Amino acid sequence: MPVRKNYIKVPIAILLGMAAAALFFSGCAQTVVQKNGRLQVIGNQLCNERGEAVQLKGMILMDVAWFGDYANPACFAWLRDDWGCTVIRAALYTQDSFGQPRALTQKKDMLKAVDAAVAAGLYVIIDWHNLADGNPMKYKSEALTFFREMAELYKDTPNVLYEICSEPNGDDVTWSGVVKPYAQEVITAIREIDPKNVILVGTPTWSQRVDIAADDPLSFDNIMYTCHFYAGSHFSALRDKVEYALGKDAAVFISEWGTTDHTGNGILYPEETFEWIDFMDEHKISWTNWCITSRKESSAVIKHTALSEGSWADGDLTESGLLVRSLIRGQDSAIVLFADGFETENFTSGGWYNENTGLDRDDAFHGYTAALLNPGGSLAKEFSTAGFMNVRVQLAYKTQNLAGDDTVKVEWYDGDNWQPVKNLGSSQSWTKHTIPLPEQASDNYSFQFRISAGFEGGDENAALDDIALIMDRIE
Ligand code: IDC
Repeated sequence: MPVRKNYIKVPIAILLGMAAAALFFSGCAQTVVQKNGRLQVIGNQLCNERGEAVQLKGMILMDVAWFGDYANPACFAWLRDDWGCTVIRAALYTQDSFGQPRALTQKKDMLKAVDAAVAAGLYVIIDWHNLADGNPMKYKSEALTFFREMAELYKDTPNVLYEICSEPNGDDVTWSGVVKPYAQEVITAIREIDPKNVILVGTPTWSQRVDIAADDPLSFDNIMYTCHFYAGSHFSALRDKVEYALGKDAAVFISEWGTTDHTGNGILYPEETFEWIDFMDEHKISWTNWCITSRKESSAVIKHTALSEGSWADGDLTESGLLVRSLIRGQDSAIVLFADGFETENFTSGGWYNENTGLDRDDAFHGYTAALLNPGGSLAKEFSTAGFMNVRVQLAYKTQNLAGDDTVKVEWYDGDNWQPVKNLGSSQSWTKHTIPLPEQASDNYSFQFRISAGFEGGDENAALDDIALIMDRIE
């Protein structure tokens, strides 16, 4: 018997090994770059090497120098696998806050970011991020040096796209007089070395005048013009300019957009964001969102708790992070339409009506702050769910000293009264709940819900954190 056992063992081991190898290789899906190869522009559309339209979606790394910790293969693989990103835009600010040139001394940080994105199999945009230096001619000689070197390094790397000026701005920074001549020189320098990789060109007024560029286009292949928008500042008039440019066969890449207004801070504009998302999907326009940073500003997608290697929990993401991740994952999946972790340390940015409620800075579920319901306190919010259904509230909560039939109540407003949805009991440690709201919450311009203390007096309280409204789009 032992002999026979051995005979059987060997082939089984081989078979198991083969099965494991087969599983391993089938599990290794091709990366987006392996699937699509070198990109090209056909007419007004970004296409893969076979000439099929592609729409890239991804994130911007705020500043390769300042937030270079996030430029590592593990983090980018997380953005690829958990978020569904296919592209990273790596921003290299061209000027420091003292008005001094900055990019060339931080070139190594750009190389690190590009190499990390290539290792993760993503497309990557090398963004010459001018901003306060509105006129790209100011650092033209640096740009020529920089892009010649990038082209030498990456001419055979299909992952790479070059963006030669992020946001030209200033009254005298016109397309024909300034930006186009700058682009002609820098593109010529790149094309002498790298004849193919796609080049993105900024347009006047912080990259909002793709229409003007389309009227006077550059005569190179594989060029796209950039449009930047912030959902709280730029609306249909800017979409009209994009449509105008597309109508003239100019290709447009939305290489920067934000869920906030143009300051990158303040409240989120989810409804306006969705109008843009629909528009970009309809025209298969590729985009990258502002931005990967843990700075305390609303357009940031992660909190300071987020590890630089990725593996982020929902609580490591900001409101904008949750929303943008669900957008990249695909709008048919659950959409986070609103979320508040109280990191702004106020109730205003979440648009709450609050009574007898404070902020708890000692014991947050995630991040720095939680909200605290004191006896009789409540947090209420009105929001629009037009176009959405299956609305649910997600929250983390923890109570102190709740006794007997004390509760924390989740309620909705029927126009006259607050109606119960669910009573949450006492909880000594943080627990997370997902609570479906009633049918009336669906497709409703002004739905109201409230979380209120079902306890009076004494030393009871309830902390709330990471409140999010999640819903599905009505097809
Ligand atoms: C902002 C950052 C902010 C930083 C500032 C200046 O959010 O933390 O202090 O740049 O460096 C842009 C720019 C982008 C801006 C962003 C928000 O491309 O660099 O980031 N914005 O103001 N264009 C429109 C908005």
